[in-house]
Amino acid sequence: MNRALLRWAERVGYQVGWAPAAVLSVVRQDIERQLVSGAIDAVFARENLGFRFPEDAERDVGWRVVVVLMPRPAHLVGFVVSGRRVEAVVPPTYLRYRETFGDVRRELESRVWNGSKVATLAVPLKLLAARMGLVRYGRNNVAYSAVAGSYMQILGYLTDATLPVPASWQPSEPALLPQCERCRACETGCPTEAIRRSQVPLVVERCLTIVNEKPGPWPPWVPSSAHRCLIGCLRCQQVCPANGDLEAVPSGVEFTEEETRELLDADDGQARYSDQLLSKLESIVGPQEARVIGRNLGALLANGASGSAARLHGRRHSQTRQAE
Ligand code: B12
Ligand code: SF4
Ligand code: SF4
Repeated sequence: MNRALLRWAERVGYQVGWAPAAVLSVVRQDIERQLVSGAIDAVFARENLGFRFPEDAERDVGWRVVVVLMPRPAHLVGFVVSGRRVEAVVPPTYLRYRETFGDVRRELESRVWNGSKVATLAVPLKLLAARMGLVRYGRNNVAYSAVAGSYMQILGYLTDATLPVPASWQPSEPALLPQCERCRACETGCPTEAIRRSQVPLVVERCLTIVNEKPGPWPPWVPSSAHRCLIGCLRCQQVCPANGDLEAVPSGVEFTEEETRELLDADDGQARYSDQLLSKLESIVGPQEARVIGRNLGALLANGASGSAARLHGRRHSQTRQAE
């Protein structure tokens, strides 16, 4: 079964790894320790993390955890403003984020191991992949793999498929990229000072992503020049010397001038769009994020970023350089 998994991963260009389900209790305890010490804020955790650890399976020696690292490109979305087509960048992982977990689960269940059970894990996936020795952290708090740098979606599954693990298996210690020792590019490049050299965990409440994925007014600490993506932010990954160039591909989603106007007219992040517009937005992001696209597009246009900076990000590139 491990050969089938490795053959599949090679064919589709993903990286995979597996470990005893006991790795989940290591990850759970890491998180619990950081919650107790205050390193992870309890309110932030309650509102944003929602992890569910399958504690029964953690103790079952037969179950395995499988992590899949899927390289993902950025996507370009077209709008029409005053008769001119502009493109905006959607960072890797947003397009079909949730659906991708299901796609891979079904593929593993039906094509790779016909008959084994596979369940999607809702656990801290960077930490899980780090504990399985598959990734290193960057100082920007994003995980890097040897094949895709940081431009990837991390997927985690629990399975009863027979995957051999050596009796000597031990969890890895989370480690920083060696490049981070002498580099400050992400710290100085972050537009909202969410990265601090003195600590690895991000100052999450200062990350643009946490604000631009949710409705509401822009906080005063977000400079207008920070807006360069339709949602999320790429800055700390794009300035990182451990990353290759980011590939940007057309999403196939184009908004007419009328639709663009509807988006911009309801730009407070609480928008009630028409069903047709909403379903188009939901082909880019999830239903929650769809509500903020008009507000974000407005900020992008005000920053002059949709035609110039966004197109600059959107040049077609290939991912070549490796993380280490
Ligand atoms: C909540 C969340 C967010 C929140 C909060 C981030 C956070 N730090 O928690 C916000 C909205 C800000 C966010 C932003 C982004 N996210 Co996000 N997010 C998540 C989610 C749901 C949970 C993350 C998590 O585990 N948080 C808990 C924290 C505390 O864990 P941690 O970040 O791993 O931190 C650990 C280390 O700091 C370690 N540690 C502590 N001290 C030390 C010391 C050393 C030396 C070392 C090495 C480690 C270490 O301990 C911490 C945990 O115990 C995951 C999906 C999932 N289920 O895992 C996606 C996920 C992490 N996000 C992802 C992405 C792509 C992003 C964005 C790039 C999106 C974008 N383009 O805008 C940004 C990146 C921002 C950044 N610079 O980190 C990807 C990451 C892919 C990758 N290559 O790493 C994930 C895994 C989704 C996926 N399935 O692929 N995200
Ligand atoms: S930009 Fe530099 S410090 Fe930041 S993650 Fe990349 S190598 Fe590390
Ligand atoms: S995603 Fe953007 S705002 Fe968040 S840490 Fe990286 S550069 Fe800073």
